[in-house]
Amino acid sequence: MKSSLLQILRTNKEFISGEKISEKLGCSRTAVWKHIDALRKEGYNVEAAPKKGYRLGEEPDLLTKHQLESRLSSDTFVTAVHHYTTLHSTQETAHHLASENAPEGTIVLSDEQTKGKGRLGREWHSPRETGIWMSLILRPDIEVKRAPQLTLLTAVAVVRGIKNSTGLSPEIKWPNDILFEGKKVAGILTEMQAEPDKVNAIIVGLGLNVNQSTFPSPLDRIATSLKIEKGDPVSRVDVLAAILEEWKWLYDVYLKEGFTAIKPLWEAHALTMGKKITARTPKETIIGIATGIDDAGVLLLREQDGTLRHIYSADIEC
Ligand code: BT5
Repeated sequence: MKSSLLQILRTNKEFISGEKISEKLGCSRTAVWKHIDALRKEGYNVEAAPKKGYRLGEEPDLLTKHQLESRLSSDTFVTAVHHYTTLHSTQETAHHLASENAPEGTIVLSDEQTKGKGRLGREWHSPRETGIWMSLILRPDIEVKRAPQLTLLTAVAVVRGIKNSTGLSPEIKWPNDILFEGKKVAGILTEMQAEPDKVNAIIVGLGLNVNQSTFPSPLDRIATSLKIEKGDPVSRVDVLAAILEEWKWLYDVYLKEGFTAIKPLWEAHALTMGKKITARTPKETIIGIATGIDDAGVLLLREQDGTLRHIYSADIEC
C-alpha cells in the first residue's frame, strides 16, 4: 500500500486529492491519511492543502521496502524485499531465508551491518545509512562451477547502474571489486547453497559505498564512495533501482545465452585487461599480463616465460 501511495504521489507533480488517491488504492480516505502520516514520520515531505489534496516534496534517502518497491519497474525480477535497520550481515540473513525456500529475486537490505563480511572471512565496513548493503537470492539452473560467473555479471550491473544513475564510470577489477582510480567503491561476495551437482541458491552480496565523506584508517587509503567521486550526495535508492534494472536484463540474457553474451560487456569495463598484474592465491603469487577472461569467466594470465595461467580465485594487484 505504501509503495503504491508513493508511486501515485511521485507521478503527480501537482496536488492530488485524497479522494482520487483512495479510488486508485481502493481504500478509504482515512486509510490514505494514515499512510501519509506514516510517510511524514519517516521524513517524507508531503504537503497538504485544503481542497487540493496532497503533493510530495523532498524524499528521505531510505532503502525501506516501500521506497525501493515504489521505484522498481513492473517487470522487475525482485520478488520480495526484506529491510532491516541493523543486521550482522545481509548474507547471513539471506542464507537463512534461502534455506527456508525464499524465492529467486528475494532481496535483503540493512541500514547497517555489524558483522559485514568480505571474501575469506574479511570484514566489510558497513556504517549506518551511508551505503547499499544488500544480498540477492538467485536460483539459476546452472552447474555449480559456473557460480563465479554471477560475480562478474553483478559487477557489470553495478558499473552500468552507477553510470546510468550518476554519470560516473567506475571500473571492474577481477573478480569482485569496483574501483575509481584504484580506490574501492564496491565489493561483491557470491556464495552458494548447493549439492555436488545442483545449485540450490546463489546469494550475491553487494556492498556499495554511497554517501560516506570519510573512512576510518586504514580504509581511508583504499576506499572511496560515490559522494566523494561526484562531489555531491547521491540518492541510494536511485542507484539501487538503476543497478537492479541492469541486473535483471543481464541475468535474463545470461540464462538464455550463457556467459559468452555477458563477457564483452564485462571486458568493456575491466581495468585489468592487458596490464601487468600480481595474482595472490592462498598457494602462490603469480605475476603476468592479464590477457582476458575465458568463456567461463576465469582470468587468463600470461607469465613472462609465455605460460598461460588460468586463475580461478585470487586477490589482484595492478
Ligand atoms: C568484498 O570482499 O569485496 C566483498 C564485500 C561484500 C560486502 C557485502 S555488503 C552486503 C553483503 N553482506 C555481507 O556481509 N557482505 C556482503 P573482499 O574482496 O574480500 O574485500 C574485503 C576488503 O575490502 C577488506 O579486507 C578491506 O580491506 C576492504 N573493505 C572493507 N570494507 C570496505 C568498504 N566499505 N569499502 C571499501 N573497501 C572495504
